[in-house]
Amino acid sequence: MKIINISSIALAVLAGGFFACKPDNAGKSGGSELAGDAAQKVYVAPGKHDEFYNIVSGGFNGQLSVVGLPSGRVLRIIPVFSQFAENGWGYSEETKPMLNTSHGFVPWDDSHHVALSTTNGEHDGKWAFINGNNTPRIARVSLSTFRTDEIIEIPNSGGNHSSPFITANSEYAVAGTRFSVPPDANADVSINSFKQNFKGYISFISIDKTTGRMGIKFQLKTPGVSFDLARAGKGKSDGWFFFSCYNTEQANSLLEVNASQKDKDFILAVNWKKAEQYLAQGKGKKEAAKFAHNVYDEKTHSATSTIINEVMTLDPKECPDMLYFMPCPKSPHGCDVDPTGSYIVGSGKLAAVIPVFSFDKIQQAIAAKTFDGSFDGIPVLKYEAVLHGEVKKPGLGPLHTEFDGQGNAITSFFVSSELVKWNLQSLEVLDRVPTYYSVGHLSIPGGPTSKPHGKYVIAYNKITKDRYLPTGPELTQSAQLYDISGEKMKLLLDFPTIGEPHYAEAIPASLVEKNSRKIFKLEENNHPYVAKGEKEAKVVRKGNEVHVYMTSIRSHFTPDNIEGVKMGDDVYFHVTNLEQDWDVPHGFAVRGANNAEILIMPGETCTLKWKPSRVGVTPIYCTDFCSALHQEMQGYVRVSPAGSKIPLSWGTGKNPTAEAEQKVAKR
Ligand code: RUQ
Ligand code: CUA
Repeated sequence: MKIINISSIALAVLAGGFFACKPDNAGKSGGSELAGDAAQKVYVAPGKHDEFYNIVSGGFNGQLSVVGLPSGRVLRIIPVFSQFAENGWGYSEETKPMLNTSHGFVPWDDSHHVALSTTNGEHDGKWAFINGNNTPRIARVSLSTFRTDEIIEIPNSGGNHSSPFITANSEYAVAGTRFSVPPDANADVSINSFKQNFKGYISFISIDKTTGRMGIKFQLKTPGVSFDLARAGKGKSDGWFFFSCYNTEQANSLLEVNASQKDKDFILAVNWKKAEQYLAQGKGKKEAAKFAHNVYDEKTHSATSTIINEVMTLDPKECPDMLYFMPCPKSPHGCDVDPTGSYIVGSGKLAAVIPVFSFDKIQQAIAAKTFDGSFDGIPVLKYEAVLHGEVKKPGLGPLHTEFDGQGNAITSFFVSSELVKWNLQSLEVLDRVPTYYSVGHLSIPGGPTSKPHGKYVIAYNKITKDRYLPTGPELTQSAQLYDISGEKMKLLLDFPTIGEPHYAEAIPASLVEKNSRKIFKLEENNHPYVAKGEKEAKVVRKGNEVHVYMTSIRSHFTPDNIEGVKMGDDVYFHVTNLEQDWDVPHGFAVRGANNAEILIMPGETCTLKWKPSRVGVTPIYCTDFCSALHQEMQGYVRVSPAGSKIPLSWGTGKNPTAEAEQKVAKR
């Protein structure tokens, strides 16, 4: 292995950790760290509710999962950036536009980080935000319907990793690009012109206070580095944002070597209130860009996708005193701000210490111009001048830090596979517990807010190995729950997760459950193809489109017999679920549909498009066990050859063909 210019610790890390197949502590049971009363502490009796909602990213599955804590029970999967066969997300005509992008329909993405909305720095239980990494996007999920309400694409970006971190009053969610890229408007440049042409764009996505509606307010055109993670300031540092950056070497090939050259990379401090002032002064420039903005409407039960063609940008060269770099050891990953907003914790993946920066000192250094030169025109603050201190010998491979609200921080260590608790003031290590194995993110309920709820820390692990029954080469992903109410952290529970869990947040159930939606009101249904009762059910032909205005109620469809469909037709089944009762969805499936099935909530209308592939009679049925007579909830569609004279006819509980034939005879 040829690695140039990497410190011995980094070498140890690389040799012993990143490339190792089996972590050192694999095979140990973890029994010794298990709390004696663990079973009692995680037991949620049948019929009882969990104390916390854990909103967990699914990583490469592009979804969110909702887990109850402390039980670890999976309550729901919320599809966001990926089609989901369980409820037809991204398959139904209504939801397809949600997955539209400037690249066209993208049915699968990778998502990492959850951000729950806050008011005055505290959880308000309204929305969850999550990033799409590969095709850069941010989504907003309603914590009332547990559905994705909005997705906005981020132009001038590649690998939307540093996202979607949120300001204390949810004014903005940010999107920092992991890959610096040439601007979309002038993108055909040589890769070797990286240093001249590539920029690290940071987008500020505004969030409407009442509707949650997002918009790209502005983008900062910063030097070409890789933004990794971020956190907003809060309390005294509200108005600032902090972004960890790596590849300050500005390499465009073999980054594992070329981007690990420097002893220190940076954390970028952004004064976003100042950026707003520059914007108000007209310093912004509109630049050509292309991105999709997709919105789901709860009343029409349909999504629309709009393509937008320009974006507002701010060039730091014309906006002094807005950005500052702080040196941070060795490829920083996590960048976390404590509940008071006083301390910024950087976690260098290859560093031997955890640097903790002081917001007060940052302000003093800026005022006194205590700079250590500049990087691409942006002042670099002197490391020692802004440092509160370093946590010494914390562990190997620090990734992320959360806060317990008692003045302590807990940091995850991938390489040494542990959680380490340390004091924010004294920087003293207080406790460490192993994770099984190789923890990535961690979460304390309310950990990123001004008022952590504390009580637990959850480790989201990258490697499972021997912890569960084997299931072939692919093993379940896993999380671990620890009690942090005492001085020592105590392992309580292992639980499997869906997909690869990256970041997650946990929020007290009391902030969410009271707002949970039970039904959609039928009288508010504005879907263009709604049938609000069986009397409104009908079938309408428009050229070769056949629109079925269908209703479902326990336990039949209206109509359930349809004739007069012909080969070459596109048949749209618009199914309205007439139920107005909680937890009574109906499903709908038609033989040969090469799309999916749909699942329709009470009061909602959903559409399945079907192109018949052969002449004959095709069954339709309900796919959700809705009543004792669910198995009777079925019907038929007759498909005749193109050019056939069979008239369009339909009905439930009668013979549609006979009626139609009578009508034809009467004419
Ligand atoms: S990053 S470990 Cu997106 Cu740390 Cu997940
Ligand atoms: Cu409706 Cu089963």
